[in-house]
Amino acid sequence: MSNHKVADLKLAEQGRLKIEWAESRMPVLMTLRERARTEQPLKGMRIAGCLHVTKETAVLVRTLRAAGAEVSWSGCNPLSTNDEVAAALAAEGTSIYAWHGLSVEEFYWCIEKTLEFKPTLTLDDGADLIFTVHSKHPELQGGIIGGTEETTTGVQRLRAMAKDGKLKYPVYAVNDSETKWDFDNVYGTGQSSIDGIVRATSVLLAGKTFVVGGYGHCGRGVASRAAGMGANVVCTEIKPTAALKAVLEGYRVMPMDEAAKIGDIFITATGVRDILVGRHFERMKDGAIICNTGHYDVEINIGDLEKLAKGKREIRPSNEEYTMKDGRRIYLLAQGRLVNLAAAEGHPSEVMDMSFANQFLALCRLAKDGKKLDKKVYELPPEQDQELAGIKLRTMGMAIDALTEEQKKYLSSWEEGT
Ligand code: RBV
Repeated sequence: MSNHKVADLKLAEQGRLKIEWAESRMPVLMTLRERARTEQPLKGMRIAGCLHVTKETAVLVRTLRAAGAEVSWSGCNPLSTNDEVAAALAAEGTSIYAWHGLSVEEFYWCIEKTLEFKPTLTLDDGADLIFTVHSKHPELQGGIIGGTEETTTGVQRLRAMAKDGKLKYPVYAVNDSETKWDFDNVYGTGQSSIDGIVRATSVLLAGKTFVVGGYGHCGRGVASRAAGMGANVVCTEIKPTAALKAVLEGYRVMPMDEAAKIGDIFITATGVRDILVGRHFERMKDGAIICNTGHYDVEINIGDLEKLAKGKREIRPSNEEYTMKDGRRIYLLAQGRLVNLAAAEGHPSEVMDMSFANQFLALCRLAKDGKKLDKKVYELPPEQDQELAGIKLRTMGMAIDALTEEQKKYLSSWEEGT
């Protein structure tokens, strides 16, 4: 039995079934696992991970262990741990400190526990683990070869650290790989956010005015899926090119001050704080539903909402009804935390397959050559994207064409014109 603190070990069997289901949908990672069983690319590595404890993450953890690594894990959000999966991982010998609904102090306690075995590699989703190493554990930095980062918000934080000369070891920005952010952030966030909203509310999306704050990769995915369900999509932006993309996709664009008056459902996907604040809540219609799919719970200013409300109650799981002083009701989902992970199960396995294959290969690269890297944020090589997408297509039973010699020559010459 491992070192662990989880909600209830008796849930392990249900967790195992969930993981088995995910494994059946993650052929790329499973292919890499089979290869790694013999090659043992992570032999001798101690990996501390801080990433949502989901069935997909469990497939990654099993793969890291099959590749020879010792692993110690915590969740990267107080509401995203699946207790059944956590129990299954603990029961099969993974050190894991994670349960659903932990407090902020417990959150950092869990991270601290994963550092006890003095990791050689770190894996983050949101940079909380690496930040803890940097701010509280300088003594561990020398032993750490490198780290990886899963998400946009974390990469942003790490680039800021590197710019200030504060980053103490190299990090791969897994998020920035084409096979991650053009798929996970778009189709993963798109489907799982709708899934979270529907599980928490069970409302009809058709005919609703659906306001998406931020038209980046995540906002684009959510907008397209909401439109596909028949909602009228409105986007808010601060970046002209992003706003223009939303307009040409067929959505209305306006400032949040205007959108606040007409929206039925609001979702923030910006990575920035204070997207929905007091003056927006004051304008919203009775019955408005608000939620967030960005990494941190700062996009909806819940303090403002609390101040304006005269009362609140949980009307359904992951759904709190706030009654305003004038009697209007506003429904906050998942306490303003990532609605896709807190009210549903996170992104579907098929898309996490590629994200986590990138994670796995990034860690293998660090284990092999990390000592030669500078203390910078690195991107993974684009050839890795082509390799992973190629495996994915093959496992989906699809083939593609290849350039002929004449075509290659044509592409590399500058002399041929009209
Ligand atoms: N994410 N993981 C899952 N099912 O395990 N779902 C979403 C899962 C990750 C996703 O890669 C995104 O970058 C990050 O969560 C945001 O915290």
